[in-house]
Amino acid sequence: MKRSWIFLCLGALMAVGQTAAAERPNIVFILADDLGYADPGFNGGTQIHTPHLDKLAREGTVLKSFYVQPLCSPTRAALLTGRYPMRHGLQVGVITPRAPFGLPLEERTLADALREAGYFTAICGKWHLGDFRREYWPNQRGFDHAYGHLFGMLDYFTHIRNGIVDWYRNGERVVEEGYTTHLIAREAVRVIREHGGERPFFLYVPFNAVHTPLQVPEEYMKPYQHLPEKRRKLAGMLAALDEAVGQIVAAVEEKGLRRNTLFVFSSDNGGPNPGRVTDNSPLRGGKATLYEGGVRVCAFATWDGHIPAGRQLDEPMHIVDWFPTLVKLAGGSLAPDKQKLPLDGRDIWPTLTAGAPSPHQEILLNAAPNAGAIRVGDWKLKLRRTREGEQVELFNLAHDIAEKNNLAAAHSDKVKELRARYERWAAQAAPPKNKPKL
Ligand SMILES: [Ca+2]
Repeated sequence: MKRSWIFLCLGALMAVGQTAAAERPNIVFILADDLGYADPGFNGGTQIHTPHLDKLAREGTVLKSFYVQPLCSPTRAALLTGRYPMRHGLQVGVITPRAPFGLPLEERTLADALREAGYFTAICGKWHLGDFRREYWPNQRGFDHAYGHLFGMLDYFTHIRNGIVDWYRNGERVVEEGYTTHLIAREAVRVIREHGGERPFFLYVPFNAVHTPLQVPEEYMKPYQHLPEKRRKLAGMLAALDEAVGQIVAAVEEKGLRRNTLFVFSSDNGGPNPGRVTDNSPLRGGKATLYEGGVRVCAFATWDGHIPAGRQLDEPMHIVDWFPTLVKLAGGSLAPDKQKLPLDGRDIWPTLTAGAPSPHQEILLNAAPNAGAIRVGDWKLKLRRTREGEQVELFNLAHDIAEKNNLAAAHSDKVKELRARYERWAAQAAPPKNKPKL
Protein backbone atom coordinates (compact mmCIF):
# COMPACT_ATOMS: atom_id res chain seq x y z
CA MET A 1 0.00 0.00 0.00
CA LYS A 2 2.73 2.37 1.14
CA ARG A 3 4.81 1.42 -1.85
CA SER A 4 2.02 2.02 -4.38
CA TRP A 5 1.36 5.42 -2.75
CA ILE A 6 5.02 6.33 -3.28
CA PHE A 7 4.77 5.24 -6.91
CA LEU A 8 1.61 7.32 -7.34
CA CYS A 9 3.38 10.38 -5.92
CA LEU A 10 6.42 9.77 -8.10
CA GLY A 11 4.17 9.36 -11.13
CA ALA A 12 2.38 12.62 -10.35
CA LEU A 13 5.68 14.46 -9.88
CA MET A 14 6.99 13.09 -13.17
CA ALA A 15 3.81 14.17 -14.95
CA VAL A 16 4.20 17.71 -13.58
CA GLY A 17 7.85 17.70 -14.66
CA GLN A 18 6.89 16.58 -18.15
CA THR A 19 4.21 19.25 -18.47
CA ALA A 20 6.66 21.95 -17.42
CA ALA A 21 9.26 20.62 -19.83
CA ALA A 22 6.73 20.49 -22.68
CA GLU A 23 5.83 24.13 -22.12
CA ARG A 24 9.40 25.29 -22.21
CA PRO A 25 10.27 25.67 -25.87
CA ASN A 26 13.42 24.78 -27.69
CA ILE A 27 14.79 28.06 -28.99
CA VAL A 28 16.37 28.46 -32.42
CA PHE A 29 17.69 32.00 -32.81
CA ILE A 30 18.91 32.72 -36.33
CA LEU A 31 20.84 35.95 -36.82
CA ALA A 32 21.69 37.11 -40.34
CA ASP A 33 24.62 39.47 -40.87
CA ASP A 34 24.14 42.78 -42.72
CA LEU A 35 20.86 41.73 -44.34
CA GLY A 36 18.81 44.63 -45.73
CA TYR A 37 15.34 45.45 -44.40
CA ALA A 38 13.66 44.67 -47.72
CA ASP A 39 16.00 41.97 -49.03
CA PRO A 40 13.96 38.93 -47.94
CA GLY A 41 10.56 38.35 -49.50
CA PHE A 42 8.70 38.35 -46.18
CA ASN A 43 9.65 41.98 -45.66
CA GLY A 44 8.77 43.28 -49.10
CA GLY A 45 11.65 42.03 -51.24
CA THR A 46 10.78 40.98 -54.79
CA GLN A 47 14.20 40.44 -56.41
CA ILE A 48 15.59 37.58 -54.35
CA HIS A 49 13.78 34.30 -53.73
CA THR A 50 13.61 33.41 -50.02
CA PRO A 51 10.88 30.75 -49.86
CA HIS A 52 12.01 29.14 -46.61
CA LEU A 53 12.30 32.39 -44.70
CA ASP A 54 9.00 33.61 -46.15
CA LYS A 55 7.18 30.43 -45.11
CA LEU A 56 8.56 30.48 -41.58
CA ALA A 57 7.72 34.20 -41.29
CA ARG A 58 4.14 33.56 -42.53
CA GLU A 59 3.75 30.89 -39.88
CA GLY A 60 4.55 33.48 -37.24
CA THR A 61 4.57 37.24 -36.68
CA VAL A 62 6.74 39.67 -38.66
CA LEU A 63 8.21 42.40 -36.45
CA LYS A 64 8.07 45.64 -38.44
CA SER A 65 9.64 47.91 -35.81
CA PHE A 66 12.37 45.68 -34.48
CA TYR A 67 15.56 47.53 -33.49
CA VAL A 68 19.17 46.44 -33.16
CA GLN A 69 22.50 48.27 -33.00
CA PRO A 70 24.05 49.63 -36.21
CA LEU A 71 27.02 47.19 -36.21
CA CYS A 72 27.88 43.51 -35.67
CA SER A 73 29.53 43.29 -32.22
CA PRO A 74 27.19 45.68 -30.38
CA THR A 75 24.05 43.88 -31.57
CA ARG A 76 25.45 40.54 -30.41
CA ALA A 77 26.36 42.07 -27.05
CA ALA A 78 22.81 43.46 -26.73
CA LEU A 79 21.18 40.13 -27.60
CA LEU A 80 23.36 38.07 -25.27
CA THR A 81 23.08 40.37 -22.23
CA GLY A 82 19.72 42.16 -22.53
CA ARG A 83 21.67 45.37 -21.95
CA TYR A 84 22.48 48.27 -24.24
CA PRO A 85 26.08 48.02 -25.51
CA MET A 86 26.92 51.49 -24.19
CA ARG A 87 27.01 49.71 -20.81
CA HIS A 88 29.71 47.33 -22.10
CA GLY A 89 31.81 50.07 -23.66
CA LEU A 90 30.86 48.59 -27.04
CA GLN A 91 28.92 51.59 -28.37
CA VAL A 92 31.64 52.55 -30.88
CA GLY A 93 32.79 50.33 -33.76
CA VAL A 94 33.26 46.55 -33.58
CA ILE A 95 35.70 44.19 -31.88
CA THR A 96 38.51 43.81 -34.39
CA PRO A 97 40.71 40.67 -34.45
CA ARG A 98 43.04 40.57 -31.43
CA ALA A 99 41.57 43.76 -29.92
CA PRO A 100 42.43 43.65 -26.20
CA PHE A 101 38.80 43.56 -25.07
CA GLY A 102 35.54 41.71 -25.51
CA LEU A 103 32.13 41.41 -23.93
CA PRO A 104 33.03 42.16 -20.28
CA LEU A 105 33.39 38.99 -18.23
CA GLU A 106 31.06 40.19 -15.46
CA GLU A 107 28.16 40.10 -17.93
CA ARG A 108 25.76 37.17 -17.57
CA THR A 109 24.98 35.91 -21.05
CA LEU A 110 21.71 34.55 -22.39
CA ALA A 111 23.48 31.21 -22.73
CA ASP A 112 24.52 31.36 -19.05
CA ALA A 113 20.94 32.09 -18.00
CA LEU A 114 19.37 29.40 -20.19
CA ARG A 115 21.96 26.82 -19.14
CA GLU A 116 21.19 27.61 -15.50
CA ALA A 117 17.54 26.96 -16.38
CA GLY A 118 18.47 23.48 -17.61
CA TYR A 119 18.90 24.13 -21.32
CA PHE A 120 21.53 22.64 -23.60
CA THR A 121 23.17 25.66 -25.25
CA ALA A 122 24.90 25.76 -28.63
CA ILE A 123 26.25 28.39 -30.98
CA CYS A 124 26.91 27.66 -34.65
CA GLY A 125 28.36 30.65 -36.48
CA LYS A 126 29.94 34.02 -35.78
CA TRP A 127 30.90 35.05 -32.25
CA HIS A 128 32.51 38.52 -32.64
CA LEU A 129 32.44 39.29 -28.89
CA GLY A 130 36.11 38.94 -28.08
CA ASP A 131 38.91 36.58 -29.07
CA PHE A 132 42.14 37.83 -27.43
CA ARG A 133 41.81 35.55 -24.40
CA ARG A 134 40.03 32.20 -24.02
CA GLU A 135 37.85 33.53 -21.21
CA TYR A 136 36.05 35.55 -23.86
CA TRP A 137 35.32 32.61 -26.19
CA PRO A 138 31.80 31.19 -26.45
CA ASN A 139 32.48 27.96 -24.50
CA GLN A 140 33.49 30.16 -21.57
CA ARG A 141 30.38 32.37 -21.97
CA GLY A 142 27.68 29.81 -21.39
CA PHE A 143 27.69 27.65 -24.51
CA ASP A 144 27.93 23.87 -24.08
CA HIS A 145 28.76 23.55 -27.74
CA ALA A 146 30.49 26.12 -29.94
CA TYR A 147 31.25 25.92 -33.65
CA GLY A 148 32.26 28.63 -36.08
CA HIS A 149 34.42 31.71 -36.04
CA LEU A 150 35.57 34.30 -33.54
CA PHE A 151 36.28 37.29 -35.83
CA GLY A 152 34.06 39.03 -38.32
CA MET A 153 34.49 39.17 -42.08
CA LEU A 154 36.31 35.91 -42.78
CA ASP A 155 36.71 34.37 -46.22
CA TYR A 156 33.68 32.12 -46.88
CA PHE A 157 35.77 29.38 -48.49
CA THR A 158 39.20 29.45 -46.81
CA HIS A 159 37.82 30.62 -43.39
CA ILE A 160 40.84 32.93 -43.12
CA ARG A 161 40.85 36.45 -41.69
CA ASN A 162 44.10 38.42 -41.33
CA GLY A 163 46.12 35.38 -42.35
CA ILE A 164 44.61 33.19 -39.62
CA VAL A 165 42.22 30.26 -40.05
CA ASP A 166 39.31 31.43 -37.92
CA TRP A 167 37.27 28.23 -37.61
CA TYR A 168 36.78 26.27 -34.40
CA ARG A 169 34.82 23.54 -32.73
CA ASN A 170 34.73 23.84 -28.94
CA GLY A 171 37.89 25.90 -28.81
CA GLU A 172 39.94 23.70 -31.13
CA ARG A 173 40.86 25.06 -34.54
CA VAL A 174 39.47 22.85 -37.29
CA VAL A 175 40.35 22.84 -40.96
CA GLU A 176 37.26 21.94 -42.96
CA GLU A 177 36.38 22.37 -46.58
CA GLY A 178 33.24 24.18 -47.50
CA TYR A 179 31.27 27.37 -47.80
CA THR A 180 30.61 28.78 -44.34
CA THR A 181 26.83 29.02 -44.81
CA HIS A 182 26.79 25.30 -45.67
CA LEU A 183 29.05 24.38 -42.75
CA ILE A 184 27.09 26.38 -40.18
CA ALA A 185 23.81 24.86 -41.37
CA ARG A 186 25.31 21.35 -41.34
CA GLU A 187 26.48 21.75 -37.75
CA ALA A 188 23.16 23.27 -36.62
CA VAL A 189 21.30 20.34 -38.20
CA ARG A 190 23.67 17.88 -36.52
CA VAL A 191 23.12 19.52 -33.12
CA ILE A 192 19.34 19.16 -33.57
CA ARG A 193 19.53 15.56 -34.82
CA GLU A 194 21.87 14.43 -32.05
CA HIS A 195 20.05 16.21 -29.26
CA GLY A 196 18.91 13.70 -26.68
CA GLY A 197 15.63 15.37 -25.79
CA GLU A 198 16.05 15.06 -22.02
CA ARG A 199 16.28 18.85 -21.80
CA PRO A 200 15.30 21.68 -24.13
CA PHE A 201 17.92 23.36 -26.28
CA PHE A 202 18.95 26.90 -27.14
CA LEU A 203 20.52 26.91 -30.58
CA TYR A 204 22.00 30.26 -31.58
CA VAL A 205 22.85 30.39 -35.28
CA PRO A 206 24.57 33.66 -36.20
CA PHE A 207 25.40 33.19 -39.89
CA ASN A 208 28.24 35.32 -41.30
CA ALA A 209 26.07 35.65 -44.44
CA VAL A 210 25.42 38.07 -46.03
CA HIS A 211 28.33 40.14 -44.72
CA THR A 212 31.22 41.00 -47.06
CA PRO A 213 33.32 39.60 -48.70
CA LEU A 214 30.62 38.94 -51.30
CA GLN A 215 31.31 35.28 -52.04
CA VAL A 216 29.00 32.46 -53.06
CA PRO A 217 29.18 29.23 -55.09
CA GLU A 218 28.35 30.00 -58.72
CA GLU A 219 25.11 27.99 -58.86
CA TYR A 220 23.33 30.25 -56.36
CA MET A 221 23.83 33.27 -58.63
CA LYS A 222 22.35 31.66 -61.75
CA PRO A 223 18.77 32.95 -61.28
CA TYR A 224 20.11 36.48 -60.82
CA GLN A 225 22.13 37.08 -64.00
CA HIS A 226 20.07 40.20 -64.72
CA LEU A 227 21.28 41.96 -61.55
CA PRO A 228 24.44 44.10 -61.28
CA GLU A 229 27.47 42.09 -60.11
CA LYS A 230 27.51 42.95 -56.41
CA ARG A 231 23.75 42.68 -56.08
CA ARG A 232 23.90 39.37 -57.96
CA LYS A 233 26.43 38.01 -55.49
CA LEU A 234 24.38 39.20 -52.54
CA ALA A 235 21.30 37.56 -54.04
CA GLY A 236 23.17 34.27 -54.30
CA MET A 237 24.42 34.57 -50.72
CA LEU A 238 20.92 35.21 -49.45
CA ALA A 239 19.57 32.29 -51.49
CA ALA A 240 22.15 30.05 -49.79
CA LEU A 241 21.19 31.45 -46.39
CA ASP A 242 17.53 30.82 -47.14
CA GLU A 243 18.28 27.23 -48.11
CA ALA A 244 20.22 26.82 -44.84
CA VAL A 245 17.28 28.11 -42.80
CA GLY A 246 15.07 25.58 -44.62
CA GLN A 247 17.44 22.78 -43.61
CA ILE A 248 17.40 23.83 -39.95
CA VAL A 249 13.59 24.00 -39.86
CA ALA A 250 13.38 20.61 -41.62
CA ALA A 251 15.70 19.08 -39.00
CA VAL A 252 13.45 20.37 -36.21
CA GLU A 253 10.39 18.93 -37.97
CA GLU A 254 12.02 15.57 -38.71
CA LYS A 255 12.82 15.28 -35.03
CA GLY A 256 9.15 15.89 -34.20
CA LEU A 257 9.97 19.09 -32.30
CA ARG A 258 8.16 21.68 -34.40
CA ARG A 259 5.32 22.27 -31.93
CA ASN A 260 7.64 23.00 -29.04
CA THR A 261 10.24 25.06 -30.86
CA LEU A 262 10.34 28.85 -30.98
CA PHE A 263 12.14 30.29 -34.00
CA VAL A 264 13.43 33.85 -34.00
CA PHE A 265 15.00 35.46 -37.05
CA SER A 266 16.64 38.87 -37.30
CA SER A 267 19.39 40.75 -39.09
CA ASP A 268 22.15 42.13 -36.85
CA ASN A 269 22.08 45.58 -38.48
CA GLY A 270 20.73 47.22 -41.61
CA GLY A 271 22.12 46.53 -45.05
CA PRO A 272 25.34 48.30 -46.14
CA ASN A 273 25.46 50.16 -49.46
CA PRO A 274 21.66 50.44 -49.57
CA GLY A 275 20.17 50.86 -53.01
CA ARG A 276 23.27 49.39 -54.65
CA VAL A 277 24.06 46.10 -52.91
CA THR A 278 21.33 45.74 -50.26
CA ASP A 279 17.79 47.08 -50.07
CA ASN A 280 16.57 48.81 -46.90
CA SER A 281 13.59 50.49 -48.53
CA PRO A 282 11.53 52.33 -47.44
CA LEU A 283 14.03 53.21 -44.72
CA ARG A 284 16.77 55.85 -44.93
CA GLY A 285 20.45 54.99 -44.65
CA GLY A 286 22.08 51.70 -43.79
CA LYS A 287 24.63 49.87 -41.70
CA ALA A 288 26.70 52.00 -39.31
CA THR A 289 24.15 54.83 -39.29
CA LEU A 290 21.44 55.60 -36.76
CA TYR A 291 18.87 56.25 -39.45
CA GLU A 292 16.17 53.59 -39.50
CA GLY A 293 17.98 51.77 -42.32
CA GLY A 294 20.87 51.10 -39.94
CA VAL A 295 18.97 49.97 -36.87
CA ARG A 296 15.46 48.79 -37.84
CA VAL A 297 15.81 45.34 -39.36
CA CYS A 298 13.84 42.51 -40.91
CA ALA A 299 12.75 40.13 -38.16
CA PHE A 300 10.09 37.62 -37.17
CA ALA A 301 9.17 35.15 -34.44
CA THR A 302 7.38 31.84 -34.98
CA TRP A 303 6.03 29.31 -32.51
CA ASP A 304 3.06 27.26 -33.67
CA GLY A 305 0.06 27.61 -31.40
CA HIS A 306 1.66 30.38 -29.32
CA ILE A 307 2.59 33.31 -31.59
CA PRO A 308 -0.16 34.36 -34.02
CA ALA A 309 0.54 33.33 -37.62
CA GLY A 310 0.24 35.53 -40.68
CA ARG A 311 0.50 38.79 -38.78
CA GLN A 312 2.64 41.91 -38.84
CA LEU A 313 3.36 43.77 -35.63
CA ASP A 314 4.41 47.41 -35.58
CA GLU A 315 5.02 47.80 -31.84
CA PRO A 316 8.62 48.98 -31.23
CA MET A 317 10.95 46.34 -29.78
CA HIS A 318 14.70 46.04 -29.34
CA ILE A 319 16.95 43.01 -29.51
CA VAL A 320 17.74 43.47 -25.76
CA ASP A 321 14.14 42.38 -25.15
CA TRP A 322 14.80 38.78 -26.11
CA PHE A 323 16.96 38.21 -23.00
CA PRO A 324 14.23 38.61 -20.36
CA THR A 325 11.57 37.22 -22.70
CA LEU A 326 13.46 34.00 -23.40
CA VAL A 327 14.76 33.52 -19.86
CA LYS A 328 11.19 33.81 -18.58
CA LEU A 329 9.85 31.39 -21.18
CA ALA A 330 12.61 28.98 -20.22
CA GLY A 331 11.68 29.14 -16.55
CA GLY A 332 15.01 30.79 -15.73
CA SER A 333 15.70 33.39 -13.10
CA LEU A 334 15.95 37.16 -13.45
CA ALA A 335 16.18 37.66 -9.68
CA PRO A 336 18.95 40.05 -8.52
CA ASP A 337 21.02 37.25 -7.01
CA LYS A 338 21.31 35.71 -10.50
CA GLN A 339 20.88 38.76 -12.72
CA LYS A 340 23.22 41.13 -10.93
CA LEU A 341 23.42 43.77 -13.65
CA PRO A 342 20.23 45.68 -14.52
CA LEU A 343 18.50 44.77 -17.78
CA ASP A 344 17.42 47.26 -20.43
CA GLY A 345 15.31 44.61 -22.17
CA ARG A 346 11.65 44.13 -21.34
CA ASP A 347 9.44 41.06 -21.63
CA ILE A 348 7.80 41.29 -25.08
CA TRP A 349 5.81 38.07 -24.75
CA PRO A 350 2.47 39.83 -24.00
CA THR A 351 3.08 42.06 -27.04
CA LEU A 352 3.88 39.11 -29.26
CA THR A 353 1.05 36.89 -28.14
CA ALA A 354 -1.72 38.89 -26.45
CA GLY A 355 -1.99 42.24 -28.20
CA ALA A 356 -0.28 44.24 -25.45
CA PRO A 357 1.43 47.50 -26.46
CA SER A 358 5.21 47.73 -26.59
CA PRO A 359 6.67 47.58 -23.07
CA HIS A 360 8.90 50.53 -23.97
CA GLN A 361 8.11 54.19 -23.49
CA GLU A 362 11.41 54.82 -25.19
CA ILE A 363 14.13 52.86 -26.93
CA LEU A 364 17.76 53.97 -26.88
CA LEU A 365 19.25 53.39 -30.33
CA ASN A 366 22.79 54.23 -29.24
CA ALA A 367 24.68 56.65 -27.01
CA ALA A 368 28.26 57.30 -28.13
CA PRO A 369 30.38 60.45 -27.91
CA ASN A 370 30.04 60.99 -31.66
CA ALA A 371 26.50 59.78 -32.32
CA GLY A 372 23.32 58.89 -30.53
CA ALA A 373 19.61 58.42 -31.08
CA ILE A 374 16.47 57.68 -29.12
CA ARG A 375 12.93 56.74 -30.14
CA VAL A 376 10.11 57.94 -27.87
CA GLY A 377 6.68 56.91 -29.11
CA ASP A 378 6.54 57.96 -32.77
CA TRP A 379 9.30 60.55 -32.33
CA LYS A 380 12.98 60.03 -32.93
CA LEU A 381 15.89 62.28 -32.04
CA LYS A 382 19.19 61.69 -33.80
CA LEU A 383 22.40 63.47 -32.80
CA ARG A 384 25.71 63.50 -34.62
CA ARG A 385 28.78 65.30 -33.38
CA THR A 386 31.71 66.22 -35.61
CA ARG A 387 34.59 68.69 -35.30
CA GLU A 388 32.34 71.23 -36.99
CA GLY A 389 29.59 70.90 -34.40
CA GLU A 390 26.42 69.00 -33.68
CA GLN A 391 23.78 67.88 -36.17
CA VAL A 392 20.33 67.53 -34.62
CA GLU A 393 17.54 65.70 -36.43
CA LEU A 394 14.01 65.04 -35.27
CA PHE A 395 11.62 62.79 -37.15
CA ASN A 396 8.05 61.64 -36.69
CA LEU A 397 8.20 58.01 -37.76
CA ALA A 398 4.42 57.57 -37.87
CA HIS A 399 4.21 60.06 -40.76
CA ASP A 400 7.74 59.85 -42.09
CA ILE A 401 9.23 56.37 -41.91
CA ALA A 402 11.82 57.43 -44.54
CA GLU A 403 13.11 60.24 -42.27
CA LYS A 404 12.90 62.85 -45.02
CA ASN A 405 11.63 65.76 -42.96
CA ASN A 406 13.83 67.04 -40.16
CA LEU A 407 11.39 68.66 -37.74
CA ALA A 408 14.02 69.84 -35.22
CA ALA A 409 13.63 73.54 -36.02
CA ALA A 410 9.83 73.40 -36.08
CA HIS A 411 9.49 71.37 -32.85
CA SER A 412 12.19 72.67 -30.53
CA ASP A 413 10.15 71.65 -27.46
CA LYS A 414 10.13 68.06 -28.68
CA VAL A 415 13.87 68.20 -29.26
CA LYS A 416 14.33 69.44 -25.70
CA GLU A 417 12.14 66.68 -24.25
CA LEU A 418 13.84 63.89 -26.20
CA ARG A 419 17.30 65.29 -25.55
CA ALA A 420 16.64 65.26 -21.79
CA ARG A 421 15.56 61.63 -22.01
CA TYR A 422 18.58 60.80 -24.16
CA GLU A 423 21.00 62.48 -21.78
CA ARG A 424 19.68 60.38 -18.87
CA TRP A 425 20.74 57.28 -20.77
CA ALA A 426 24.02 58.74 -22.06
CA ALA A 427 25.05 59.58 -18.48
CA GLN A 428 25.02 55.83 -17.73
CA ALA A 429 27.42 54.91 -20.55
CA ALA A 430 30.76 53.24 -19.87
CA PRO A 431 33.77 54.77 -21.62
CA PRO A 432 33.88 53.36 -25.17
CA LYS A 433 36.60 50.78 -25.76
CA ASN A 434 37.12 52.01 -29.33
CA LYS A 435 37.97 55.65 -29.93
CA PRO A 436 35.11 57.46 -31.63
CA LYS A 437 35.87 59.27 -34.88
CA LEU A 438 34.93 62.89 -34.53
CA1 LIG B 1 26.56 42.96 -39.23
